[in-house]
Formats: sequence, structure tokens, C-alpha cells
Amino acid sequence: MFDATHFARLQSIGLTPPLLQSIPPLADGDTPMRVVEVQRDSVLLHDGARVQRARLLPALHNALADAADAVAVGDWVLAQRNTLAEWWVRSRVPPANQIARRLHDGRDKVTRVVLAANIDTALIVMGLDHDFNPRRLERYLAFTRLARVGAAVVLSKADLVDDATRAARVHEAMALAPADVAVLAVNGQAPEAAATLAPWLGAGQTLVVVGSSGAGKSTLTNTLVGAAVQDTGGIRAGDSRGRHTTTARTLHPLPGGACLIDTPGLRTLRLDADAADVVGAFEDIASLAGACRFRDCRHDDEPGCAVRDALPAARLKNFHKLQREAARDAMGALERQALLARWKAMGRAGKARAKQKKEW
Ligand SMILES: Nc1nc2c(ncn2[C@@H]2O[C@H](COP(=O)(O)OP(=O)(O)O)[C@@H](O)[C@H]2O)c(=O)[nH]1
Ligand SMILES: [Mg+2]
Ligand SMILES: [Zn+2]
Repeated sequence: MFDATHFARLQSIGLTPPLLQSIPPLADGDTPMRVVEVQRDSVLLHDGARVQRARLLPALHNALADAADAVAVGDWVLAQRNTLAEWWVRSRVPPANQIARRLHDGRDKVTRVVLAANIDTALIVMGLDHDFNPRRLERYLAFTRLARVGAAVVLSKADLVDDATRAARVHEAMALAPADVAVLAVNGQAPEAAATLAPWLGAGQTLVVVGSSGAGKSTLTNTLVGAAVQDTGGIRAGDSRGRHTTTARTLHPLPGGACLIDTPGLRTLRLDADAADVVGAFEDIASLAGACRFRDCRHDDEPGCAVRDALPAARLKNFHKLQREAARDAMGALERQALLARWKAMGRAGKARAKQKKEW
């Protein structure tokens, strides 16, 4: 069903041996493709050679929506072409992971928005200029941590700040990032950025850039792709008419065989987590908590709190803020059950894939 040529073609858009294993047996006419863009009523699918527009079968869309889930850029799907030459997505391959955020309508409705799927590394892009914000960095680090997605911090606009500012901000970012998250300073407009990021850009790797608007995500994307595929702050790709910024999440194959997903900046990034989970993204708090006098210490004003004594006040305050938000954005019991079931399934699939990986 999958000959070597077919696999090689799909490999150029990020198919890896472990992902291949999670594709169910193909029915007659099934074409495995990768979602490279999600639009209002349709998706753009890449088969390794060209891009097709397709629509989701309503049954698939509804089944996913019932589980607070959705097809996202980076997903692998099985599509079929009907006699009218229209492409329809009939199923989605269970993703290895997803990054998602929650939206609160201000009253009582909470929705979950899936931003991207099957991610190896999220590049958290933040400018070294006035864009630099340690609290926002903590939020993005928590976001990738809770999604169990690898991350690297890419501090852009290194060319716009003096050496002392750059050194101080890199140092501050390193203090916030967990040990396995690298902190890099780049000029996103310079080709050397590709060399700096090379360790994360191996063939078959899928990356997503996240960060606020104007941070330099599309600029970095264009540099890594080697062409002006995304609109940036001042310019519009192709015709340089007017000011247009990124409006969709789009996957681009890179020259070295990796794939990069550009995303629009998010004004509010609410974590896709429950209040009790947030501590999992703050490893220092999780490990210090054992030394608090009270087992259920909230690290607030309790006596004998080891966390409050050790942590910078601004970091602890931010932790509490993220926890409060998560409590406010709590999903209904049914939605949560669906979510938990899916996390478990992803964990199982992930373990199976890790095993497969070793065997390959
Ligand atoms: N000097 C300099 N300018 C940058 C760098 N990265 C981005 N920019 C500029 O910052 C502005 C916003 O960049 P853009 O890529 O559109 O940000 P996005 O909203 O995160 O996609 C544009 O005018 C870019 O030219 C950088 O590393 N150095
Ligand atoms: Mg952009
Ligand atoms: Zn405490």
C-alpha cells in the first residue's frame, strides 16, 4: 500500500516511520495527506507533490467537535476524491500531540482551539527589543510544556539591541527556561539564523513558531524557507502592497526536509490546562512544594512556604495568575472527560511510537 516512492514523497512533508505506523489500513481510494492550512470551510492538503483543497466530511467534523477537538494544521488525514473531483477528508490519523488554547466568551462558554498538531519543536519567538517580556515567556513556556511539545526560545531582533542588553535578556530567558529548552539569539532576517537553528531542523522534523504579533515569526519563516512565503510586518509576500500580517496557520516544507508552521500572533494565550495542572509547567515550584509546611500549600500567604521564600515574587505572581485563569477557563465535566480520554490515547500512541522508533 505504501511503496518506497510514496513514503519518500510524504517524508518531504514530515511523515516519519513512527507516524506511518499510526496511519490505519487504507481503504480503496484513500490518500494520506498532510493538512498545510485550515480555512473557514475547507482545508489545504499536501500529498508530497501538490496541494489540494478539501472539505471535511460532516461526520468527522462533528465527532471531533463533540470531543473539543478539531483537524489542525500538521494533522495527517485520509482523503478521498469523489466523481466530481472534489476531495473529502474522511478520517484523521490520531495526532502524536497538539498545541491548543482555550477561549472564554466572558460568561460561561469555554471552547478549545487546536492550533497545530504533530509538533516536534515549538519555537517561542520573542524580540530582544521592547517586545521582550519575561512573564509572557513564562506563559509560552508553560503552554508548550503542558502540551508536551519540545521547545526552544528564539530571541529575535538581536541586531537591534546592544551587546549588554542582549546578554542580560538572554541570561534572563535562560533562567526561566527549563534545562532542556535552549535559548538562542538571532537576527531573523539573516541567513545565519538557519545555521543557529540547524539542530532543530533535521529532515522529518515539524516545527511551529509561536509568539506575539510583531515578534518576527513570519520573518524567521521566510528566512528558513529561503523565500518570501509569508507576509511580514511591513510587506506583503509577492506584491509588497500595504500592511498585511499573518492570518492563517500555514505549514511550509523547508529546504533541509523539516516543516515549519507559521502562526498569527495570539492576543490572549490561555493555557489548555486545568488549574491543578499548571504547577506541572513550573518545575521549580513543583519540586520546592515538598518542603512547604502544609501539604496543600497554595504558596500564597501560608506560614512555612518554601516556594515563596525561594522564588522571585514576579514569577510566583505569574504562576498564580495562570492558575486563576485556568480555573476560570475550566471546561465542563463532559468536555473534560473527552479530553482526558484523548490524552490517555495520545500517551499510549506515543509510547507505541517511541517503541517503534527504537525498532526502526
Ligand atoms: N531588524 C530586525 N527586524 C526584524 C527581525 N525579525 C522581524 N523583524 C521585523 O519586525 C517586524 C515584524 O515581523 P514579522 O515577521 O511580521 O512578525 P510576526 O508578527 O511575528 O510574524 C517586521 O517589520 C520585520 O521586518 C530581526 O531579527 N531583526
Ligand atoms: Mg506573521
Ligand atoms: Zn508553599
